[in-house]
Amino acid sequence: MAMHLQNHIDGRWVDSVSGETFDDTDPANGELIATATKSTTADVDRAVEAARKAYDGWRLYPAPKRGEILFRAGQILVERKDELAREMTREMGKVLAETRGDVQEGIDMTYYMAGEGRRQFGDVVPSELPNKWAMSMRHPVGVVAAITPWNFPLAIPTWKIMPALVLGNTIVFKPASYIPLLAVRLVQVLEEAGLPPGVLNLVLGSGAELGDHLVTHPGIDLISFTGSSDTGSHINEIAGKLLKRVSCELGGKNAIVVMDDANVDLAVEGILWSAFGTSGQRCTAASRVVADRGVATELVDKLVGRTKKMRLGHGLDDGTDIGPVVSKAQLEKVHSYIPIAEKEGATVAAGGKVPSSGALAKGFFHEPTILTDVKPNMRVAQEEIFGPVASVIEATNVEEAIRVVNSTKYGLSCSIYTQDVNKAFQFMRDAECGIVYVNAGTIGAEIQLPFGGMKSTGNGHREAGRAAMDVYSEWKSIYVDFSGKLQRAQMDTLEKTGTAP
Ligand code: UN1
Repeated sequence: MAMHLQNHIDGRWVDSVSGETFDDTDPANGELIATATKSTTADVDRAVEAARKAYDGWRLYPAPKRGEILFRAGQILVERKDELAREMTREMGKVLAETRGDVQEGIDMTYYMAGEGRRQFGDVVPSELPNKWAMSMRHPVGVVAAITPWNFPLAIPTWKIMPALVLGNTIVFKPASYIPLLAVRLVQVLEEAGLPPGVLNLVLGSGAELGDHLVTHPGIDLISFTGSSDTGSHINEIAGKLLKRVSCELGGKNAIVVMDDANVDLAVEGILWSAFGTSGQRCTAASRVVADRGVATELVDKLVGRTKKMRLGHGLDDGTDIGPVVSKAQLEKVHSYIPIAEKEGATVAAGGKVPSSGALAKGFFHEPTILTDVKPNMRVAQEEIFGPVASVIEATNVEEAIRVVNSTKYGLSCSIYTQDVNKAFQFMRDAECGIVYVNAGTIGAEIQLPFGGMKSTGNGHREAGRAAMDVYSEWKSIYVDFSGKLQRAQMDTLEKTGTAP
């Protein structure tokens, strides 16, 4: 029997005030996994109210103790890794090895941020005046709206929730409506780890219906969003007007450059993994390959050969290389790019089809696709497709390759395959991307470094690593004058204070 999933508000599992539900289904075969409560703006109000009420208590709870709760949550995630990965594969389609990786990334982030319970360093610096103390410390932002996507159902929520919690913020968590089960699982883990009621509230439902209300709610101080650049821009607009803090992690049009001195077989492995892992539904996915002319024919031949051998199937089946995309709408969007590409002069060198018979026809499958004869300004080379489609563009040297890499509005991840250290360093310096790889694909960022991108990939913030701490806290500079008299910074001389040497 299908499960029923509820909101979590003020420590209680509750249905939406509307009493309505939506279906949570397996994108590989349409099977019903669960029904989920369909929230309304009134449920958002209740969640925000609970988070506000819990804020002072949580803010004043010692940070090392907050860290201990996260540490326990990390341990529970370790124990449940397999179970969570299997549920995730059913819920959003990516293959088991990848959903295990997703849970692992969540564990890594949880442990990393648990450690911040005893760090959260500020500065203690000398004052320019005698008998005066100067230091800075972090202060929580308040109530955070964590709005998360479906492609990393566990990892991405932990990037937002764990730093927010350890810094003393409370949260309203609104996950994408395709993955209510994994969101419930994460909240259960934190609840079992000892998180007090109201600190983390979960609202299930549609972003289109709840998003604006949540973002503009006077009780929300910070919006942390991962998703499309269009939605990110809209959130910035409506929240910026209210001077709310906004951190956005948005689209990508990531490229892998292969120079003629590269180890081509290694590059092929990196391209297949980065272009087709998670069925291309990563913001870090490689959707462009920039091939040096000297190596283009060999590279394309090898890529096409390997792509044609990749097996579509249910992500829980052993032999599957690529699972379905998440939904019908997503499948239609991905597939719509094939005629767009052909019309602009590109060639479908591998894949390009939606399987229409057998078991695959029951799910949202798209063949892994390689497009050749692509020019840098074509739509398939500029727009984020978010599916298993990679476009090969040719370039004559490393300078041209870098220009192509930088020629989109996005700037998340990029990579170069070369044995030439000079070209590698030139690329590392000139690529306009937040994440750069050398001799590795564009996916697989580790949580201890900043994650995010330049240009329209974001709005200047970074998730993960130490950088995440800056999103979920405000800096507070504190001066303590223990001289017992008026001292005027920038004006009083040491002669006047009587402390000149
Ligand atoms: C995303 O697709 O939004 O670097 C995140 C990676 C993963 C995270 C991807 N660690 O591919």
